[in-house]
Amino acid sequence: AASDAREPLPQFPRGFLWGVSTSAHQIEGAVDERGPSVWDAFTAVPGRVKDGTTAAVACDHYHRYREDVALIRELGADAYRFSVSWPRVLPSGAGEVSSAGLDFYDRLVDELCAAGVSPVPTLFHWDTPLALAEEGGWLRRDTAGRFAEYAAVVAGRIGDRAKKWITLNEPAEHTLLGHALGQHAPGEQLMFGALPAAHHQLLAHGLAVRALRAAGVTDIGIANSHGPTWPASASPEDTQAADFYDVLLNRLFADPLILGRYPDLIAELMAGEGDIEADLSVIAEPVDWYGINFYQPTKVGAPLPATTAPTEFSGLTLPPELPFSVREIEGRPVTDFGWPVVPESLTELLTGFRDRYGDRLPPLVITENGCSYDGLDDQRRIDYLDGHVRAVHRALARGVDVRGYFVWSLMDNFEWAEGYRQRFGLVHVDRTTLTRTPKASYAWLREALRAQRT
Ligand code: GBH
Repeated sequence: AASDAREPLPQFPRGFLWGVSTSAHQIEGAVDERGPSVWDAFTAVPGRVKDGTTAAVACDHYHRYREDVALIRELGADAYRFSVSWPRVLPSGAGEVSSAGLDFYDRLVDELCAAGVSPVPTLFHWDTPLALAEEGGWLRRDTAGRFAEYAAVVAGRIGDRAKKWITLNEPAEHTLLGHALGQHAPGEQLMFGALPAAHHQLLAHGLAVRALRAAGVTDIGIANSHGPTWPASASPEDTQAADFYDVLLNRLFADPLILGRYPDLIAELMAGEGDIEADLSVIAEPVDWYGINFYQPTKVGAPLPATTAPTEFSGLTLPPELPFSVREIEGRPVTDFGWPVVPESLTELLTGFRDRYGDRLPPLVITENGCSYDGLDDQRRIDYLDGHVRAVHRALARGVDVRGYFVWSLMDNFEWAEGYRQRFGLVHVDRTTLTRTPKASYAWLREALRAQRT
């Protein structure tokens, strides 16, 4: 096979953490055994999910977690990043705790520990309890406090065995897709009116860091999506538009966490939110490490004058009134999702973080990286992962402190508004039988991890 001909991966430092990632809503199923979330409501509306599916069964991981942990063990991963479903633990988001829900995560963590795999829980991966959403959800400040209470409940149960924790997954995507554009739950189309959802998620993160520390957790991070923004040209119009995009997708979330302030543009847009300065001191509560989810760079230019209708772009529908336009990156292979494959842009991102944040930058972990390709003999996924792992190594060689790398995803799962059509797994999941079948990329990664250990 082509993979035999590949150069072995460079050696990573001892202790570098290799892992795989998933999220609760995308794999668990068993929706009737928990409280409802915004995603249950969202996917019940016809037309929201492209293939008309829901996550009611998903991978049925809730009932098959033993088999999935065995796959992680066989792979030789050090760590497993999963998310805890808030409505499984607190069916109404606050108040009464579901012991069956907590029991599930307790069993999962035990199973992982017995397999020698470190559990890395993420407390929020977009599945807000419906009851909280009906009271305003992330647009409401109270939700941040509820989240910290929930964090304490989960830490009280699995904090003795789970050492490494993640508060939120990608508040940027949840703000943009869920609250600004409406392509994800809760389906709000508020455009810049979505900014309070960003602020309240960041506040929730800071409050949860404090709650977790109070519960004895000492190794805490966040998983933010980032990617380099490439201006479409050197013209002032294009560079200005690219800067704007970069502020919204990268700096809006990294600056307050790392520097304790919002980018100027955002500070202006947020005037009216109340005592932002006081909130920023909570948001900037130091984390032990900073997680980056990386998929691709984005080329951005000035709005296209002729654009009067929404533009379709790699699964995104962008309204015409935005102050920028996303352009195609040419001359690169694309994944089944249409995202360009540009491994060296991950080195660029990591060195760019170090250059921008300097001494303030916590150690980094790649908390997600992966791609959508169909088929069991997924040589293109191997190429993608191989290229990106090398890109991380190059950043290490340039002095960036990266401590771990997690593949998205362990297995094919419910890919949000795309349904089951986009497959990111190292393991194939048959949609009828739910049978798990490791792909070529799984075998490749297993051998690559073995080689790291010899
Ligand atoms: C992650 O988000 C999620 O955390 C995870 O749940 C999900 O399954 C996984 O990725 C795969 O989608 O239009 O070409 O500019 C996705 C992060 C960052 C991916 C922005 C899409 C824009 C593509 N997203 N990116 S493009």
